[in-house]
Amino acid sequence: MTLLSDAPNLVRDRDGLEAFWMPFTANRQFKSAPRLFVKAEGMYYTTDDGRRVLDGFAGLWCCNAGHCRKPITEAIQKQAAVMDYAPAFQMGHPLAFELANRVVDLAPGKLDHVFFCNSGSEAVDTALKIALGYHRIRGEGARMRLIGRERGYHGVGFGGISVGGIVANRKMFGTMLTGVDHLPHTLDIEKNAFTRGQPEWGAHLADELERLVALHDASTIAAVIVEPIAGSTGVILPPRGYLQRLREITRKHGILLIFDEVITAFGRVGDAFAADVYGVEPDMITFAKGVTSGTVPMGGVLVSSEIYKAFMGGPAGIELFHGYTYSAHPLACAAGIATLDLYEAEGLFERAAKMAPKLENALHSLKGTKHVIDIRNDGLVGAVELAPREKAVGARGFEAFLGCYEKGVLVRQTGDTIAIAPALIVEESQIDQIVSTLREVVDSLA
Ligand code: PXG
Repeated sequence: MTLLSDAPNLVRDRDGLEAFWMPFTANRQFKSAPRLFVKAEGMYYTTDDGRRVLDGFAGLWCCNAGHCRKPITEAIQKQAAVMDYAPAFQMGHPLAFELANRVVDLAPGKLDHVFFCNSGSEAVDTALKIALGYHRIRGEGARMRLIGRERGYHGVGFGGISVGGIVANRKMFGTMLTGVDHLPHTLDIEKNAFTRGQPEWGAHLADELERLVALHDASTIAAVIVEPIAGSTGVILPPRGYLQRLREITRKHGILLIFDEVITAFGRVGDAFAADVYGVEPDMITFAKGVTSGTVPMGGVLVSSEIYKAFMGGPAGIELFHGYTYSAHPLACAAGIATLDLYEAEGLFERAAKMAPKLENALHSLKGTKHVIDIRNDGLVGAVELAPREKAVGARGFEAFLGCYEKGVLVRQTGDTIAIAPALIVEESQIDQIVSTLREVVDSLA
């Protein structure tokens, strides 16, 4: 396998790297020392210089079935040759309906309709718009406020960054959506450091929603959106009882509850949705990533029958003035159906639940390692938080990420937190390799 020859020559030349403005990347740093993948298979990437890298992060939280799985790649190839594209506005194709039914079959309780889009960001903005439209159609159009949470990540659309709680993603972009407020985040290292699974402390933080209701009045609030586990900001788990409390308060005040499950859906926490794992049914769930195991971009919103019915009871004609050219794209639908088949055939959600304690034990064995101030985990998600270096927040985390990569393991860094989220096919020996590499690297850091 001569992978060097597979890599386009232009990337060997510094100028050839200029044109692509890389997303969420330190472009200058990257382009001075590029890291390029040219091939992927199972749990491994191969770099342009022929090194195998164990993927400890399922790409970017998305390749839950592992890389280049034949049943999925073949379904995509076949579909590309049969029908490349079909419009989804006033036209349809069978795979879109089939995939919607399949997703609904997996979904909790009354979530029985799916709106398709192409990414998590689009899913979030779609869900927020559906929430506003729903209240308006029911004659409660004053419900325009949207409530997010500090340290939440809901993608990069204007809706998503407005309800999101990451200052770097917000500060450059003006006033964004108005009328948005935020709940406090649930990370408290002093109270909950080194908790295995959901922390005991913190359910009361959901009561902050009552404060926001008292401040704004429920009649002005459309929806609350939270990630069951906040992934991007370093794996922040819901304290025991917290999501239940949010559900009670939102229900009491007629506020919709949206779970952003872009990361947590499709097996990551050991079941199809985190809503199942944590036993709380929201009114909408946003998903993306794992629905196609990262192979073709796709996202979607699961909505409750009540929401769908409200729109169907409106004036005749188009019920929702929203959609994307590539909503329910045939390649994405083919990939999605093949992916869900594979999850089922290989029992991968159950496998994630079975491997979760192994990841938990391996990660918590890092307690006591130099710099490690917290370890958090649930399902096949984990994070190791390092003490920040004085006057250089994030530097130690970035060095840990780079060090692991150089030693053949891909992890994800956010600030000084290292996140782990392997594909659901991960073997115990691979978990051990990820953790022992991390230990060695972190231990060597200044
Ligand atoms: N919601 C959540 C909860 C997400 O995690 C999005 C929305 C946006 O999805 P798109 O498909 O528009 O990127 C996400 C995306 C990281 C990382 O390192 C996380 C995401 C994307 C890239 C990196 O944690 N999450």
